[in-house]
Amino acid sequence: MTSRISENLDTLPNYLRTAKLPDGESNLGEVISAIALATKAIARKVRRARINDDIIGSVGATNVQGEDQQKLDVISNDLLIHCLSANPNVGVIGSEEEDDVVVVRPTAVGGEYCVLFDPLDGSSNIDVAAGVGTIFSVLRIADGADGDAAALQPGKAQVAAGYVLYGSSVLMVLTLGNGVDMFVLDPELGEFVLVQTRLEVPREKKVRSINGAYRFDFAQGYQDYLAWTESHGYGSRYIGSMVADVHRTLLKGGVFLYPATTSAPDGKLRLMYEANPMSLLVEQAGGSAVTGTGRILDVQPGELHQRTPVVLGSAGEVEIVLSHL
Ligand code: P6P
Repeated sequence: MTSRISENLDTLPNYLRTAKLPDGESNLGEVISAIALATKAIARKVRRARINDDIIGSVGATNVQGEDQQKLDVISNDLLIHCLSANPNVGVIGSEEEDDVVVVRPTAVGGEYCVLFDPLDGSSNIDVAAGVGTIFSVLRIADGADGDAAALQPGKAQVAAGYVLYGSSVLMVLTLGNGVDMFVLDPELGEFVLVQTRLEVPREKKVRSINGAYRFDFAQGYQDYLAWTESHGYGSRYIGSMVADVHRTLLKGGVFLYPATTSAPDGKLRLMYEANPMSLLVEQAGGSAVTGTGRILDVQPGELHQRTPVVLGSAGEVEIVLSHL
């Protein structure tokens, strides 16, 4: 029967109920729903940032990274911990805003998943209404594994990953390990609805996304690469918010780089809840994600907040970067 309705009712809950989940991951959809609920609550806060003045600016404290904590960082972190802790399938939580992993419940009583997240990446951009986002990574916990063992798995072990971008619209980009799909939050429905399936990163695109201010702090190979791009017709796009920069790279192609610098010898971005989830999404969309010396998803983590250099995006563009290193 030809449908006479024009509304998009392909909601995330319907998608998760019918998604072809990896074997044994029947409860994974429940975990994604808990994340979605938290991000809808975060979106409401972000949208009202200037209206509710009590949520703009910093809390006057620094997080484990030594970074100035924004009020919305803490609010977003608390919303995610609340929604995930309430979900019986979540056993361990790791957050950029928490010094250590939080053990919510043992696997023996159902806590089969570990969820790692950056609750509000790029939050310093809130004051100027630039795109900010929540980045999340989901891992299965081996029976009886303790908190750190549950969290410190290489990125290739992720069973799901995604982000929510609070930009001109609120959208979720998600992979359950079988391609990348995109949803937009319909504020009237209060649901994420499916708008694009099987996203693919264009293999080539002459756009590099990097903070040029550190140019002479990068290793020589990166300096050589940047010089090469300037005589080969490359454009430059850099928002300074990883979720926004990676989202553009995922949809339009190009290469996003945050190499090590003299002041940040391991790079600035965190492996577990920034680089790994973004790398799984990019690889699932046919792109590449490397540290400069190897595949990001192969890195065996040593600690929750460790950092890594990041080069990710169009496979052809990542190859060109590597050819200069
Ligand atoms: P820089 C935001 O603070 C963030 O963690 C990422 O979202 C972003 O990609 C990066 O830092 C920007 O860092 O040094 O260019 O300001």
